[in-house]
Amino acid sequence: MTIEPQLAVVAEQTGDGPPLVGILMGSQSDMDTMQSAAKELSDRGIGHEIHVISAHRQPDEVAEYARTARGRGLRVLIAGAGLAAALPGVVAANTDLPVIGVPLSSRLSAAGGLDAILSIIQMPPGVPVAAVGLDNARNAGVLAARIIDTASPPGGRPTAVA
Ligand code: AIR
Repeated sequence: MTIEPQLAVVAEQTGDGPPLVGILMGSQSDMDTMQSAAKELSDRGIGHEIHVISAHRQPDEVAEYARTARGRGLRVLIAGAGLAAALPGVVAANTDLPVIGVPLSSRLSAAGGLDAILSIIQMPPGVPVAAVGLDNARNAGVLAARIIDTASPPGGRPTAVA
């Protein structure tokens, strides 16, 4: 049985087959920046889904999403957040899929986004988050595509695992 997390949904799928990449962000206010990741995936024909979900405001839903992600066929998760940006780390704590964190600047950021950068990269040993630069969601999309292509059999992209 497939468990579909009940989220404040901003879902989008493109490409052939089920989504391989989950794009998460902590607030609707992050959407403009995070769309760059989705565009990179769309340009490559890689199916993805987008959800707005906060590690602090919806902690249970974040954990459920991450725990069910692999079983729903996702291969890579991208998580963007600003301020005390716990989302990528909490996602990584609940899945063994690769997680790419996108530190985001925000109106309330300390030191121009350094708060989010440190929150995302300073993960404890054994719980990795791969991070891209501040507001550089495009690179997260490119990196996700490369991870998926690395796992591809010669001559083709993998399909989602049911
Ligand atoms: N945020 C939301 N929940 C936890 C965190 N760290 C982040 C969002 C956004 C910032 O807080 O990722 O970058 C401001 O969110 P909002 O909703 O107040 O605009």
